[in-house]
Amino acid sequence: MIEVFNKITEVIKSHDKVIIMAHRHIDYDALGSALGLYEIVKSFNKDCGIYVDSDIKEILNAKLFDLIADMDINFIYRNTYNKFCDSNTLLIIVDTHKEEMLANKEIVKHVKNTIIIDHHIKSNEYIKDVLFSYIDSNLSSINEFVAFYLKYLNKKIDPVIATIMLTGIELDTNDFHSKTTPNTFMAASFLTSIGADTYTTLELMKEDKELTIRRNNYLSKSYLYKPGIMICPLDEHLVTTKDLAIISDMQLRLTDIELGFVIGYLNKKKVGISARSNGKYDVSKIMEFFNGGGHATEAAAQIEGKTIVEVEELLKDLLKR
Ligand SMILES: [Mn+2]
Repeated sequence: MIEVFNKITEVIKSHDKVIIMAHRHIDYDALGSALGLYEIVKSFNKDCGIYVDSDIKEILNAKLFDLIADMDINFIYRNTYNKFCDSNTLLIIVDTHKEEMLANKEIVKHVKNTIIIDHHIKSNEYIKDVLFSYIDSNLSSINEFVAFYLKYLNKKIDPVIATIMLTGIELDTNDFHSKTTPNTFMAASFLTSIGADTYTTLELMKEDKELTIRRNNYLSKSYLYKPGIMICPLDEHLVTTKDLAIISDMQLRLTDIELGFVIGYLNKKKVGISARSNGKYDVSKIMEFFNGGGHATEAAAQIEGKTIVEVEELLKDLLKR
């Protein structure tokens, strides 16, 4: 990774201004890595802004907002980013490489150069015309990458940022259960050594009681299809992809479950399916049949024009094979 770090450093240093942007619906991995990179860019005495698609007060939960409220972070928005773009602005995209996922795809056209740092499986809808991209699906998270970059540069950051970065690693690995390698623990160890606080990460990840109860009710619709394999078909209520992901994570925490699938309506015409594996089976292969994809242990797909029951039957056919 050292070559990549040197390359990024060189590119940052050759620009005057840097905009950091992640995907829409910013999460802890995207925000933590953006903040970590922000500290790096600032330490090179460059102007830096983190682009967010709506008011930071609305997108962050209250606890997180309180934590960063006193910090001097330059967030830039749809109506202000133009002032920040000139002929020597660099855009760093983190935690996605798909154009449709970007918080704002227009920015790419207004900057001189763009680099991409991502850990999702490479897709065909990647952003074109970039200076270079580093896409490594062996990384648990972009925070893992940025933690090593900080360590390599020997930079200390605000413990609050280290905490947000650690939260991102915990969420992206489902508390160090999936996509976790020795490097993931080394990154977490480094972040803890510079002040990341594990009690605060727990605080940040807390969720509303009603939401948790609703997800538990959904989980209760799960049945054992075959030993070790659990399928959870939901009802006609609309759910989010995050709901599906969390419920399938919950399935894997149940005794003897090695494969978990959750199927629910994302909108009236679209069914989402989320799949989890304990590592013995590659669920991305199964999701590819539904034109989805992901990692071996975590994958998903979205199917248009089919009902939950139809998707459930197709899934069972695939599992038989
Ligand atoms: Mn991520």
